[in-house]
Amino acid sequence: MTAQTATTGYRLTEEQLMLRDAVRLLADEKIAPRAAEIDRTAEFPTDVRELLAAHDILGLPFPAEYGGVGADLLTVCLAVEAISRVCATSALILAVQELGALPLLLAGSPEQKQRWFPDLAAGRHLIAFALTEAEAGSDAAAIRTRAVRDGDEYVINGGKRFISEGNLADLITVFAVTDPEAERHRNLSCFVVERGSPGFSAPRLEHKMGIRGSPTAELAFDDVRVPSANRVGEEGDGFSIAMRTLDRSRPAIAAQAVGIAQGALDVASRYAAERRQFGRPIGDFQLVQGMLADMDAATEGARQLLYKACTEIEAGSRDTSRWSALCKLVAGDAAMRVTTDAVQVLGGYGYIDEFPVERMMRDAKITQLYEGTQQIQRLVVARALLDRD
Ligand code: COS
Repeated sequence: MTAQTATTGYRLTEEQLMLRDAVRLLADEKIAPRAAEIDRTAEFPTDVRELLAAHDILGLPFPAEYGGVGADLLTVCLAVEAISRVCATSALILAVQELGALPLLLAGSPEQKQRWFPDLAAGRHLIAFALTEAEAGSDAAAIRTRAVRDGDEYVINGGKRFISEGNLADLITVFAVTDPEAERHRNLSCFVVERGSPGFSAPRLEHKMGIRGSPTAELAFDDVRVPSANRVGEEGDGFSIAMRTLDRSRPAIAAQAVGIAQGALDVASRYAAERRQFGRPIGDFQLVQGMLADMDAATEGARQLLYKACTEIEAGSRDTSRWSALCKLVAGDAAMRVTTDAVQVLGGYGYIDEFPVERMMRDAKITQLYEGTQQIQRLVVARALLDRD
């Protein structure tokens, strides 16, 4: 049996189905009515954050021993998908909480987990992930932010860009160069920076096409002092921690994409059944039927790949990077295509904000860009294929 042959089957457990349905209901009742306004005002939905915290949804990725739910990756993705069906911005609150915490989940010490996880699991604190810089996007190893050791502290100088929730997170996992003399992938370390640290600021927010209620911040570090107890893992482990984090976080973006696609398909199907032209519902026309069927095929295909990928990753597959990249690649492209077609099915009504599909189309685009562009996902998949022994 070669590594590329999938061996782990999956079937959603009773618990997972119950959680998915509960989150879906909550999203339909409480988040869907807010989605258009969140997009229009581009304000972070504090009420949704509180709702997710109150229902233990923000606690899903954290181990039970630190007050979390201890959910597996597939369960986290089911929740992200269910929320994204109605509001991609709101789903990102969970996805970013997981992303920011992953360096600690993967490489944090028991003391660090004990110190930070209970507040994160309860949703009292938010955590963000700061890898990207103006000149270090796809080339994550090109980071220039520096952390210089000074006694029992590190002094951080530099800047980060495109950091989701970087302006409001209580904690941020920050990647910085600790040894400029070391080889390219051995020179980075990861630190937890606490909000309010002197010298830390978020001077600017981006104006974005989509996920408009999720703030995207530029961060500045000006002699920010961090105790060495806040270093995650060993010096030089930073690049590996970042890559392993992305391996586990990309499926949540795939889940966001699947949710967005499903939301758009639901709206388009309902519309096609009701909207009448030429004396009958437009769903009677085969050209429209073909579009709906293709949208369903793309969405369901992406979903099945995502669930499978989660199962493989959770089982410790040595092909984790490939599964992770595959599911984001397929789901991101599906979301873009399905939402674009949903706008087409609705015609002129799809292009105005009376219906949610134009928002979904704008939101879908980011899933092809962040946590690694689709081009980077292809590169990761191709490397996995070429590296096989
Ligand atoms: N897990 C563990 N280690 C990994 C790894 C992974 N997923 N991917 C790479 N590494 C290790 C490699 O094994 C290699 O180790 P050795 O030096 O011991 O051989 C080292 O890291 C360097 O790997 P590689 O040569 O593949 O690194 P590159 O600089 O070529 O970068 C890509 C690889 C392009 C995949 C990486 O830079 C990347 O993922 N870029 C996109 C970043 C991204 O997603 N940004 C979004 C910001 S977060 S929202």
